[in-house]
Amino acid sequence: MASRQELANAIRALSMDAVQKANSGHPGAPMGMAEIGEVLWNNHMNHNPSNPDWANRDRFILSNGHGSMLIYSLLHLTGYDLPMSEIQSFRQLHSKCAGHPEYGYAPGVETTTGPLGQGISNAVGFAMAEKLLANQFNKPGHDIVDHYTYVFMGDGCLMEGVSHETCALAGTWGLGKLIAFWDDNGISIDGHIEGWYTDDTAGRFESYGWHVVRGVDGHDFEAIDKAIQEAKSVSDKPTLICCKTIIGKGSPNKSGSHDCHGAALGEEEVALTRKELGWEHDPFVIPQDIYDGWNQKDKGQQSEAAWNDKFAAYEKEFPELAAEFKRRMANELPADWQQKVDALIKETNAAGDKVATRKASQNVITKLAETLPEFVGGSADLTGSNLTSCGSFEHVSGKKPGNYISYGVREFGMAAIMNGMALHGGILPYGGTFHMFTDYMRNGMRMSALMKQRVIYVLTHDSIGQGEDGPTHQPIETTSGLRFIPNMEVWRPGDATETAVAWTQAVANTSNPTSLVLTRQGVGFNERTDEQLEGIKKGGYVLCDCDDYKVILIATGSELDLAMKSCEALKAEGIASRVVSMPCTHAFDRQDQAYKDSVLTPGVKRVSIEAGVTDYWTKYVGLDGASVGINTYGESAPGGKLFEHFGFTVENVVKTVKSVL
Ligand SMILES: Cc1ncc(C[n+]2csc(CCOP(=O)(O)OP(=O)(O)O)c2C)c(N)n1
Ligand SMILES: [Mg+2]
Repeated sequence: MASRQELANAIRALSMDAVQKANSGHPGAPMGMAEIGEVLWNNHMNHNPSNPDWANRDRFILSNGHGSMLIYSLLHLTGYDLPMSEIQSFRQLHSKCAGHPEYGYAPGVETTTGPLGQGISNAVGFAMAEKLLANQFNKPGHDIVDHYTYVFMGDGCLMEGVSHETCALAGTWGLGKLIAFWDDNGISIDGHIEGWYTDDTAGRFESYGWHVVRGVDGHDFEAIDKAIQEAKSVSDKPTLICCKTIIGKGSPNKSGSHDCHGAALGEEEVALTRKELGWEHDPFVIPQDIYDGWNQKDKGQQSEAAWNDKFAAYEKEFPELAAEFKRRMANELPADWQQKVDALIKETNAAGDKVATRKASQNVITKLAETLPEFVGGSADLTGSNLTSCGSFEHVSGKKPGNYISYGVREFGMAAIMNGMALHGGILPYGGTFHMFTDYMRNGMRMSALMKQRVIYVLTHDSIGQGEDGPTHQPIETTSGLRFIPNMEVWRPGDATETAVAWTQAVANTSNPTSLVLTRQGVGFNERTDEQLEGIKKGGYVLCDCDDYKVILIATGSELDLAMKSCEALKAEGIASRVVSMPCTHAFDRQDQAYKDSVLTPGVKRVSIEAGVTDYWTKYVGLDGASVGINTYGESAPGGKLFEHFGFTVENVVKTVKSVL
């Protein structure tokens, strides 16, 4: 039987050999965390390599994603469908073993990591999801939602600001099933960290309300095991286990130095490391006794089977809840979803409310919350401004669970947490902030898009219409900036009905995040025909038409009203125009050419109107069209005055139209 040390050394060998073969990658972290990996995965992780989707598995997140060979080694060795051929093609095109762990590539990778600080923050989201679902579904004697979330992270994750945002909130929530391991190796890319990282990390986490296990020797199997047991015994606080480790342990000349952080060790050093470890096997050769020591397939099957029995008993007593749990974990919408949506849109179209689109959004949230128990709403401390809550929500407070989250002033943390919740499954997260602060959370939004997660961003106060707070609070380039993120659906609805369609499209789109860009100020209302209601879903459609139009006005959001008024004014001057509303350019772009041509008639001059930068619109108006927009920062003044000041007036639109005809 292989010894534990040999099991851990298998991680070292696979990691250094794969990085050597690719001549690219990060051997230091996997070699430094090999013992911690062995203890956690062999003694504690409750998972089933044959079914990576088992709903109640423990989640494992490698927040220091550069150490990707660590997770690939663990998945391969414990029996996931990740054959050696994939490890041999580490970092090559089409390999499941991508440079950093990518969600959807290798089975068992729960989230994409690499942008430091976000993995731990996703993990907080996973643990929050577990807590909220347990609150919704568990019954006395039936703990069907009951799993841990384990995270490995390095110094880099801890330096990143987002880890401060999310770990603080994790402490406040008392996430007892979140257990994080700090790879305390004193090294980051620039070298020994004492010149730039001197935080009292243990003290910091204690101040957040975490349980901290200090000073664990990260190469001592017994000590690591004891620390994990201690962590599990604390059920009302997350735990940080501080593991002193040596980066690249096993490499005689490069361990303990940043030299092994992110480069192959080199053939010679690899050979010396083999000697040092007493690892006599060729690259990518793992002896059977070592595979046997790692194999978790039988244990995993048994664990899942035991849970299946538990679930069957639950199902017998609570058939409706059990069905609901299955539906939600499968990301399916309720059976009456379409019927509810159709009714909601019809009602909104009939009601004709002239309200700010943020208010229209709240009206939709209020309705959808009745239909979608998976909704977990929230805001980064702007609930009353974003209008993201409604009467039926139970607000989370401290350790008390619910389904509405005050994230505090932590936009980036909110995005990363929502990604974790969406990835966990069973929850549909949405969160609000001022549109301007999109930039604070932008990489989290990009990660939602990269991982194709249904996360809904409610971005209010969307332009100079924001008004008196001035240019720091007035997004100019932000909406178009979001449009450039692949997979990110961006909706800027123009009135209550478009807002209802935008929201319902966002919910129905289970494989994309959506940004809802909404006004602070009141907007008008346009009643629509059934055909126009369908048109909204297509992202762009004809709202107002006439014979023989000479120009097409394309508008979004609050500028739809201006387009309609300008159309009237142009008519008075004998210029026939068509108004196209374009709440979602992405949806419009997906339509077939015939539809697009039926809306944006080829050969007819076009003018776009949007209170944002104009470059994006060139693609629709062409070089012979024009755009009414704003390419400077805003100013402090009432919103209405600013629209006038920056040329969002009927006169200016008419003038612009004349300039292209
Ligand atoms: C947000 C972000 N910034 C920068 C990087 C580039 N980077 C990758 S690893 C690393 C150093 C991380 O240090 P540590 O977490 O201590 O890793 P170790 O060297 O100990 O493995 C940096 C700066 C990154 N991946 N993500
Ligand atoms: Mg480090």
